[in-house]
Amino acid sequence: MRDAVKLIKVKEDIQADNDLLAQRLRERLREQKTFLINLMSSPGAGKTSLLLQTTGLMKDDFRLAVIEADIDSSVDAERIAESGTTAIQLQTDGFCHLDVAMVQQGLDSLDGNELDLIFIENVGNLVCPAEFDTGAALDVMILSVPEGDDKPLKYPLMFSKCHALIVNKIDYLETSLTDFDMSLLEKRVRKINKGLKIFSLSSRTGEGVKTWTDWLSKKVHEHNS
Ligand SMILES: Nc1nc2c(ncn2[C@@H]2O[C@H](COP(=O)(O)OP(=O)(O)O)[C@@H](O)[C@H]2O)c(=O)[nH]1
Ligand SMILES: [Mg+2]
Repeated sequence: MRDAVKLIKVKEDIQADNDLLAQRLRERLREQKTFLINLMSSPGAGKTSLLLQTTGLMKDDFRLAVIEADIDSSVDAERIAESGTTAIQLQTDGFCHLDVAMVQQGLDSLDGNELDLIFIENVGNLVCPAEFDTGAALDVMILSVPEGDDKPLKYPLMFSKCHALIVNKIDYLETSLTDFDMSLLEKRVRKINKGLKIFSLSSRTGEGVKTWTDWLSKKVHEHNS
């Protein structure tokens, strides 16, 4: 008979190490008075568009920067930099999420001590980024109207991990191009995450964006004071 095979659950070990590093990073950033926010969504939900709107409204009040993450491109960082906000691009070279070590590399290349607010645009997907704590003070998911109101049923972990949900592209609701049901979405979300803060806005028209930035500004002040 063969010897019993030793089983090592690599993923669990990696996640436990990452969780510890994330906790330490969160504490360090609190002492340093830098608010780190992690934006997650599927590709195309509007992360970069919302970042352009958000940084535009907040950059007079906060010293801010953006860490962009993509598997293999720098187009998003270029869009942000063109708008006048400091941006760096992390290329994950195939990885479908950011972990703390990668975020730390991004922070190292920014002068974190001089910044009040740093946004992470995580790699676009609704699975892996939900599994890895980045050390951010706030995790935010963006769901866009064309993706449908059934996503809480399909990606419950993402909805359970986030502190806020932004429903983007609400300009579609005024057209016949969608059957998205906002109250059904809310009902589905509440089953997973009762306290989740929900914003609905359009990064295209700007509708609802100020409600989001006012709330975020308050969070940053609370954290950094
Ligand atoms: N109609 C509409 N289109 C949007 C809105 N926000 C983003 N888009 C478009 O959606 C596409 C993907 O947006 P992008 O910000 O690059 O998404 P990301 O991949 O999540 O960063 C672009 O063509 C945007 O112009 C919105 O609120 N309404
Ligand atoms: Mg983007």
